[in-house]
Amino acid sequence: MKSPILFIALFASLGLAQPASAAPRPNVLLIMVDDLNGEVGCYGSKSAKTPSLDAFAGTAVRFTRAYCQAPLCNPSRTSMLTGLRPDTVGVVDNNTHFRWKKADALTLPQQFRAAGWRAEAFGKIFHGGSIPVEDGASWDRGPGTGKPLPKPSVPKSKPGRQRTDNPWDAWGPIPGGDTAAGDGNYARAAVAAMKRLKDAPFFLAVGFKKPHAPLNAPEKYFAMHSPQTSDLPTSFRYPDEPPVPYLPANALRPNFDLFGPQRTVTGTRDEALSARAAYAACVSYIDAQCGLVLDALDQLKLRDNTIVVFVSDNGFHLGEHGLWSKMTLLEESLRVPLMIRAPEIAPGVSDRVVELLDIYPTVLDLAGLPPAPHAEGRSLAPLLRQPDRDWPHPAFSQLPLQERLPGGARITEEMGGRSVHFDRWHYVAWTGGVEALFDMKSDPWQMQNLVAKPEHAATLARMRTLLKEHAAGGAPPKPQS
Ligand SMILES: [Ca+2]
Repeated sequence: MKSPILFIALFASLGLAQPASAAPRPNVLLIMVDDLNGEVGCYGSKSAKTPSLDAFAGTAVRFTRAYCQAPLCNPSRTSMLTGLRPDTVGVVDNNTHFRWKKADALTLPQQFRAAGWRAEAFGKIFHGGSIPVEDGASWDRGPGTGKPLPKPSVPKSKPGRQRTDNPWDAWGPIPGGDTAAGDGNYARAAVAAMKRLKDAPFFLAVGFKKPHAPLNAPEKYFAMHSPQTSDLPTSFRYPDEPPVPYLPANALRPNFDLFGPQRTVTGTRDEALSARAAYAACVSYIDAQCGLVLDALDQLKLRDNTIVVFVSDNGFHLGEHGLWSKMTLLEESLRVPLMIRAPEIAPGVSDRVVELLDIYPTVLDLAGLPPAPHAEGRSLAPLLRQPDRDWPHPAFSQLPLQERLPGGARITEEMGGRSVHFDRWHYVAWTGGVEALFDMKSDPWQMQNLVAKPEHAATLARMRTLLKEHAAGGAPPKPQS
């Protein structure tokens, strides 16, 4: 048997977190949701019915301005879980496995495994699309464990019941109870895992696939929501209305998932309201599954020794500016719910700008593990302890060219670009030179582009510099073809 010193030397040589000696080893519960925007009760939604998440928010620190690094599943999840920006890890689309680009990447669950935690995953944690980004190295038990690395292949659209020829452009109830869809099963598997692992430190990840399109959920959640006009956002436009005049054309890319893909198919007003209600139904479905998992923590008396991170990988448009789905550089697509509960951290709300990239160093920090030298985010632990403290850090996001999206949709170079949030400002630079500057305090719906306003010239210059220094040239890298 190798000596402990040899083990520590081995961990150090690999850049892995070393096991803490006598420190308490809290569990980690990571709850990942797919394409969830701010349509949650505790985030101010009037139409959401999310009692479990609202109750959880009262026990956690809720971040109101957390931004994903890319508004798309794989690049966002890869960045969050490797601690690297999409540019650094080289994953900017849904068709690239991060190990093809960076074989020695160290994921967050890998760090915990190396330090003696048991790491298990249920549902969608890394990207699970046409090229499943499963990672056996990350888990003791989970997707990809014991399987070879997937090889590149050409994704195919799936046939099925749908509103148009876009496979994701569909919604409606499905017969049966919670376990009629995968997420109900993932929640129950996670609860069973918690019972099995309650005596050992665990890193448990449960990933729910809703409210990602198609917007299907068990019928009882559809019965909770009906189409309505009373909750329409200020910037809402029906699918049959002309493009909004206040945003650059680059921002108004064709719709994906819903009412798309190329604006040749537009929906009716009733369909738009129906799709919004379907999204709310999927969110209520997820809320109930989160409630199951969080209640199990309490029943097993694990709450006081478990770090809980609740997060979505990207946001989602529900008709704001006439846009649907993700893959824009606008607020609804980039901003995500993020709530963190940790032992000895008081509940609160933080309005500071943070990145999903920060989750990696934060969780290591909260668990008492040494910082990972490669991680590009910063620990949010000081902000968790004092949610209103100064936090003068920008959040960067990028949307590169996407050639191979389902349903024949694509993001052209002109629709892509980069953005930075800093303080009250959001600046977007689309590839090709079109820009927008928004004051998120006075104009949360992003209906006033301030780029041409002389009184904001100094702010614009500052934001341009921030983004230019960050991006070193401004053009996002092209994905692998
Ligand atoms: Ca997603």
